[in-house]
Amino acid sequence: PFLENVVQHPKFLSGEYDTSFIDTTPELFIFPRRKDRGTKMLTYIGTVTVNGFPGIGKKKKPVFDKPRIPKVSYAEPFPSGTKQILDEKGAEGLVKWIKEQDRVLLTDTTFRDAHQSLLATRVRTIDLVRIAEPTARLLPNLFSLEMWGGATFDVAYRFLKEDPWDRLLKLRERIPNILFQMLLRSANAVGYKNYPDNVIREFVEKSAQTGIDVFRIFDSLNWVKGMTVAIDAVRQTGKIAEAAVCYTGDILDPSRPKYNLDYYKTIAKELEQAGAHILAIKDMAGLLKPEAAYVLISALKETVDIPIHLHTHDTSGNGIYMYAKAIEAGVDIVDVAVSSMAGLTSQPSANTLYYALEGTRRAPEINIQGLEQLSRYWEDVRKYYQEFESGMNSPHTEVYMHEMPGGQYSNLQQQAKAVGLGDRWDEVKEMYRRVNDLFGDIVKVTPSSKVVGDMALYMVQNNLTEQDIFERGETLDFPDSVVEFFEGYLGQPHGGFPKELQRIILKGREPITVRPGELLEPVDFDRLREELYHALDREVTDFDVLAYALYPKVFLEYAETVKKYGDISVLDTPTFLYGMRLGEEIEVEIEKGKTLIVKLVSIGQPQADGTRVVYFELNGQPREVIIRDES
Ligand code: 3PY
Ligand code: ZN
Repeated sequence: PFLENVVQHPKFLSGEYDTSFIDTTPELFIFPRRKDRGTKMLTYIGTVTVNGFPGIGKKKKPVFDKPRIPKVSYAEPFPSGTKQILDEKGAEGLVKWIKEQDRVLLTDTTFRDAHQSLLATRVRTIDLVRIAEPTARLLPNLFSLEMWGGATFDVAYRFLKEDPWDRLLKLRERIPNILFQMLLRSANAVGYKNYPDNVIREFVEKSAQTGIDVFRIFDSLNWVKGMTVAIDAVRQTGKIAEAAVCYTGDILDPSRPKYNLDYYKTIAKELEQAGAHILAIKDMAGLLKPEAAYVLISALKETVDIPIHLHTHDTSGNGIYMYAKAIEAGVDIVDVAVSSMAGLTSQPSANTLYYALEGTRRAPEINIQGLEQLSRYWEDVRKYYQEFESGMNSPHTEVYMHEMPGGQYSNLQQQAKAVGLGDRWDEVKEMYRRVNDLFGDIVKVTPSSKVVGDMALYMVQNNLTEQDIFERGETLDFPDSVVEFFEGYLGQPHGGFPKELQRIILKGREPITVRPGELLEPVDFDRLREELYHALDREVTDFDVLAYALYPKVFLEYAETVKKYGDISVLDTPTFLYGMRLGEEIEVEIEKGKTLIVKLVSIGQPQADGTRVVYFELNGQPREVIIRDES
């Protein structure tokens, strides 16, 4: 503010000043009162109370039960787990340990894919942190906890207005014994487009330093060439490179030869040769059927020497049956979620799998009572996010038709609602399938799935058919993501692009055929740091710089929100999403040991200028904030 006063002062502007200007101009030291933390927070609460939350709108705040947190003894030392094996024996030692296990190992996805798939990725750090230590104490036998990456990263900045790095730090502090796993989209990092190689390397290095142990690396077109930089970067950190082949089609359907058993065996071998410590089968839509799983895992066990980790989504309801077959065929690790966050578009239930395998040779070592207790917590917390549920409440075998990834389902549905297609959702799903066929039957997983989704929305919104695309394509303005895909900026699909369609979409421009990273200029992190420092007018961290490199606009908007409202990640979720009820009183722990008590007293009538005064009590003192009523 001092600098602002100087540069705005008439004397300064006129140039008529000398070195005594500052000493003789006392008004330079009068600063507009900076809003304090309390006022900023009340401004946020007032805004949500008056105007609602994006994606929820203005809704009366429901009364939620207090989440049931399991009782664990916090005084005991943490039981040791796989994290200690990696730290003591290194990546190769951990791989050896996995191979020695007879029982199937489990990865719990509750903290990432489960809520990405059921609740549009909206679960906030505060709700994860509250259950972190009980999870560490109740489930020390997990292979890993998938808790980061995928869509959680940009959703944190974009919608939750919190820092994903802070989530990683806080969870690591509370869970010192279980391997942390993240989903990394190879050259797309945790974004939706290819980034320069140095961004990928920097991102991996920082993630490893901050607490990630296992990187599940996939390419959205199964293009191994697009995965090599990420695999190499992870290996350099000494952490676990788990390279994934995405599963699409149906290996047992002879009418779908494009993705047959040989296709998967070839990629698996290539990934092993590229340096993967573990091979993942990423069945992102839940298309892998039980018998096919038996055939696939049996064949891959013969093909590669590294452990195999299977991921699926339970959309069709066949998840447990499929896992049973895969486990029979010798799969080493499978992905599950705590039961109240499992099933449907999420992963199969850990609790259910436990009982399915009880007493068998490969039964997992897991504390079923612990799972039940954690499930109660998630049952309560899930209700906070009910507005983000997809509305799917029974198995959808139609997934075998549209092939939409579980992690995309609720997100695309939100996107459809946002562009006014909420009531044409069935058409969007149908179109999704048709677009896949139009594109030559591609692997659909972020970001290639987003390309298909964007095109499907575009076609439904504009009432376009495949024929229209071929006949009037030259005059159509295709979504950016579709153009970039056909330009080759997401890599090369198996079997190549459909040439005629590519020509129409690119309107004469030449596509690239090399790895996009070979063409992209490295990012100058020092320059970005400078730029960001000037834009934000505060110290910037390496994390800020990376986030800005990944999504400049989203990051700046996030930073702007934090400037305006302060750190709102400390608010409880009901208040964050719904604001407050009249007369309600809440407690907000703004830092350890420092708690604010907030009461909403009344909301004034709208003023002529479109604002309302919202009256609070903050720690017993009256406070008012002025809120623009957007209704
Ligand atoms: C993601 O990339 O976010 C996914 O979950 C893909 O399945
Ligand atoms: Zn998934």
